[in-house]
Amino acid sequence: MKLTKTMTNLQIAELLRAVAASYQLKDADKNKFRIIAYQRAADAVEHASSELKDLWDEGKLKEVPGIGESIASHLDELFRTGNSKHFQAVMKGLPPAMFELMEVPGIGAKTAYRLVSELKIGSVSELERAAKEGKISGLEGFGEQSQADIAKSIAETKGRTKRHLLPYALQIAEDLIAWLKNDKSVKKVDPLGSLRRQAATVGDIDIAAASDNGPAVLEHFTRYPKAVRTLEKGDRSASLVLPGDIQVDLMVQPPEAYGALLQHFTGSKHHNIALREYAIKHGMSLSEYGIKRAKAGGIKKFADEESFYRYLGMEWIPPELREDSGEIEAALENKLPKLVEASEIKADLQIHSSFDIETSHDIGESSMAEIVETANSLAYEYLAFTEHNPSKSQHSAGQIVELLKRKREAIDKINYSIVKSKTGSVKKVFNSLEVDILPEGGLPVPEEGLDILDFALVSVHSSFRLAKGDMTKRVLSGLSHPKAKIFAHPTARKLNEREGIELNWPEIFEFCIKNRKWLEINADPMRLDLPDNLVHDAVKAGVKLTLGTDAHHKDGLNNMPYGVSVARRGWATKEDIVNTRNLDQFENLLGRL
Ligand code: DGT
Ligand code: CA
Ligand code: CA
Ligand code: ZN
Repeated sequence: MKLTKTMTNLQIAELLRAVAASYQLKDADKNKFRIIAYQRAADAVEHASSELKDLWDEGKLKEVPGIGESIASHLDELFRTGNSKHFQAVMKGLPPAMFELMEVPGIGAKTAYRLVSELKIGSVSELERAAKEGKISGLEGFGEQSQADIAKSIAETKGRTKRHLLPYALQIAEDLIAWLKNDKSVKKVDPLGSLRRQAATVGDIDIAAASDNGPAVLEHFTRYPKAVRTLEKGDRSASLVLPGDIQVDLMVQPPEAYGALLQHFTGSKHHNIALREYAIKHGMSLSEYGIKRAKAGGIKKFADEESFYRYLGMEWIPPELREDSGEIEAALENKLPKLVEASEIKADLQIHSSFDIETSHDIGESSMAEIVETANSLAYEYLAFTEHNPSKSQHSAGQIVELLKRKREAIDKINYSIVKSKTGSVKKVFNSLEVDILPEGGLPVPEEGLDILDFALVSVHSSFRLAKGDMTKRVLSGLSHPKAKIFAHPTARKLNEREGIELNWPEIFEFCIKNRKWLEINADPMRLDLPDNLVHDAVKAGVKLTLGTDAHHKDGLNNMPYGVSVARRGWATKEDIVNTRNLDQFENLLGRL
């Protein structure tokens, strides 16, 4: 792995994962905490909404949650000198190819090391060939199944180009928009494309500017200090490349024609195609400059989008809905939904605190009290603490119940102090838990433990590759428990990393409606799960949804707006989202458990 001063967040995350893997191979027992620290730092870097190098420039490296003192000092050396003696020393002696193989989902450090050292595999494409030729199944401890899994993972990874997570693209766009506003000839600036539509991932960044002096704006744009190079520059548009190979397109038009520009380049492509077909049928043609009538000459300009859509005989369509999934028909009939808004969210229903119940998966970094404070700053009325269940392999049933009793006491204390102090907006915290659904559909918490909970989230964290029928049975079995109220991050996808599991969605929806279970929209930018298209299906079917950030740090609660965007893209209104209800209404719904 080549270390440089200008490594992007993705490259640094890869580097930190390589260091963690090296520790794992060299002496896993001794380095247990280091391994966790490096993996956590890698996730934090990948999630960060600013370039690490910029944060380092501003002296803010240590403020990134998940990056501790020692990793920060090594990163400091990296940004200063372009190298890190420590990282190099840890990775020394290990074949670099193994780090490339580890990018294939499901291949961990040990597997990668064995594939490289025993089969002399030097790259992912060589691994693919070895799987095809049946060479992997012969390796000790591997079989036909693991060989097939590897081949499938590679095939999935290949068709995928890395797209940027929404907050990352948003941060870059915001910086650029601020830069554009420095130019006095710029009257208005807005994001366009997938960014304005709030899609889960963004390919390139598109921006619109209104100005009477296009060439001056484009000239200013190409002088953006962070630009690596200018791809092209014309009279009305220009494109830049930013660090990390990110492309930004800027389109400029005079203010009186700005509405058509916004509409045209917001897309999506499918929305525009459908809109164009509708226009043609009604004797009009659309472009980024305005609308032409077949019979009359000249082009009608629009200063804003509202007047553009109105001219076509329909309501203005919120950008999140512009995917050609029925929005044009609805807009023509004035039947667009009133989409849920961030200000309507009254609770966060998935939060992991640092309260230690010796969980099966990662625990949070902030205390319950710190989290309540953040929830107060967000004006929430209630929230749920949903740590992972205590690990089943490490505890007896009795010990699990003991741990859950301790947590119950902690929650009771917090509720007592909330009631007594009457200061913040939070009136109650719920004693919940994120419970694994085991591969056979069982829950790893004894009845007596589940009894203590107000309600549980259930979710899939292992055996992602079950066939659709088996997976559906597994999930419905886990969700059947009376305490299981929410099916969390239902597809278990991780953007850019892992495809979702296969489920029979109509069956899941039907079960949820019949048994009053809710599906989560997980607002973690790496998940955004349920995905927007399935949210739309769920909403159409009448399933109720919950929003949760899956925060593992108090700052994670601030990710809620990304979940709201998914809900909006899925046509959800306030009614469809359970945690828009106030505390009384929510407790009522829970009471019918
Ligand atoms: P992305 O960048 O892959 O996340 O997706 P978008 O939707 O931002 O797509 P992009 O950047 O290719 O184009 C922005 C929007 O502009 C797209 O949604 C549709 C619209 N559009 C209209 N005419 C054209 C055209 O001639 N070329 C492209 N590329 N886009 C066009
Ligand atoms: Ca784009
Ligand atoms: Ca573009
Ligand atoms: Zn989870």
